[in-house]
Amino acid sequence: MGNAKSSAMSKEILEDLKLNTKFSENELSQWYENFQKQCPSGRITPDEFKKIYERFFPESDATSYAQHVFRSFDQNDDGTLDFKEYIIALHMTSTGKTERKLEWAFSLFDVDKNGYITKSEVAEICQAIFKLIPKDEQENLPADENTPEKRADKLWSFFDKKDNGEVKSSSEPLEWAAH
Ligand SMILES: [Ca+2]
Ligand SMILES: [Ca+2]
Repeated sequence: MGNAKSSAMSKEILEDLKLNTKFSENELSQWYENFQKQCPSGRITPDEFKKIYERFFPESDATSYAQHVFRSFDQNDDGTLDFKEYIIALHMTSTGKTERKLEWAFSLFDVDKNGYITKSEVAEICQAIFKLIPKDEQENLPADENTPEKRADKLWSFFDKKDNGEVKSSSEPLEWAAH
């Protein structure tokens, strides 16, 4: 009871992750080992997370997108990602089922976490996504989505909106947007 070495993943977390992701026990152990090496504290800070994104997007400004993605994966709102949140994040963005990806995309766009997406939230995320696109590629975008504003308008027009102009549940345009 409670005497597991700090270097081993707890059985509880392992079982939970096996149930909720497609990763095998071996894969999860491997991820855990890597996670411990890169992150001895056991928690990823927003700054570390940003650095991971900067490696993936060396030509562009990933700062605000990384912040939004971090927020959407910090399920318990404590300002860090633990191993479980990190694995769920990995799973969601790589091998997750469509409905799980939609859930994630919804939380990405729901900036204030109130359960609704508003047009200004769509605009904010579109701004962040746009900054990921290198400058020379921005020039080659189709005329109807070559600015963050146009992208936000286009995405917003896809949503099945309620009378108050808010989007409640996950809907397909989110999948398009999250790619
Ligand atoms: Ca957390
Ligand atoms: Ca909201």
